[in-house]
Amino acid sequence: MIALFSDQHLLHAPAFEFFRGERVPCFENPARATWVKERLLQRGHEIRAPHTDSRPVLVQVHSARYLAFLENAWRDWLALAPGNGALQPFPSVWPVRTLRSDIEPENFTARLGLYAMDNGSPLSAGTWAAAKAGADAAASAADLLGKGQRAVFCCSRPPGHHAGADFMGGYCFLNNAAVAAQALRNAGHQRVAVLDVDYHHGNGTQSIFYDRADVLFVSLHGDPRTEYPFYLGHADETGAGAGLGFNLNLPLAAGTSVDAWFAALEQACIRITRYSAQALVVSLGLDTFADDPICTFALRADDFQRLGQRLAALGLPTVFVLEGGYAAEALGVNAVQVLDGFEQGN
Ligand code: SP5
Ligand code: ZN
Repeated sequence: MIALFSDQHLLHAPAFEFFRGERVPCFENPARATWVKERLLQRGHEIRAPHTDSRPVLVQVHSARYLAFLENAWRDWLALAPGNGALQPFPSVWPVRTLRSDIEPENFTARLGLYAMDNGSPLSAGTWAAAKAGADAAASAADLLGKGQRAVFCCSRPPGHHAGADFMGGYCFLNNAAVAAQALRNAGHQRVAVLDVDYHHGNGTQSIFYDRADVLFVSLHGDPRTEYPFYLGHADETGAGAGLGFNLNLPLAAGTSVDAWFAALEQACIRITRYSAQALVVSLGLDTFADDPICTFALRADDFQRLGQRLAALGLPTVFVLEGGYAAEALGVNAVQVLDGFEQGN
């Protein structure tokens, strides 16, 4: 399978995140993309650089003001105080209920809070470059499907599925899966399905397409009652307006068994088939792995191969986008297990 990778992905490299009030090394780090790339090469997959500028699609799925903020955030942070280059900006104030989010403040930290759903998405000097390369990969993958590829894998980071039209969060800045889905729509696929198998609910992707019938969003994930992102991902979120009936959440209790996970996957696949999707985007999080350091599901290497086989059986042109997964070398093994299973299933 063609896998898209850019060295730019390594430029997003914050030094730490917060965990229980302490500074800990980032779970979402540059080595993740390298582990996956190395495994792709070992297994004989072809690595290419992204070749499509995603900007025309980015403005369809993100707000202009958020894109402008993100692109200039590091420059603005540096301009605030000498020495900021060695420090990480974090939000400390947010426009929760009754506060206004329509007026962008001038204060940098206030703007960061406006555009961030959590304090768990640290910025670094290369964040925009890395995230933009991921969006470019998503747009490139859609282009390659148009040129006849059955499936393409975006080996990119940072991930994207928590990023909404107007905000970052959960290590995510630009919503690569949404870019892929919108690019496939632009290329003429009438109905595009996004299947999100990351451990965490893809709140950003859901919200971007919530009122649209032309993009079906289906997600299986840890129940938001106990799992991040907490404030979205419940079963009663079924879409709005024209999009009513085109959003399916399958929340699963923390600690859910492999059998129950595959039962939910089957429900998801049945919905995608009934939708008569013409193309598929898979938000491929590998944090459902039994040994993932921050998640509670129990999938093993063989299960990831089975996942790939089941996805192949949908019979659709498919863009895979790397999302979460934090188990070092095993991330590469598990990601490529899905792709190899997909190719065997063809
Ligand atoms: C893309 C993606 O997978 N983003 C996940 C963001 C999760 N951020 C919150 C992390 C909270 C970690 N809680 C760890 C509990 C370990 N017992
Ligand atoms: Zn995740």
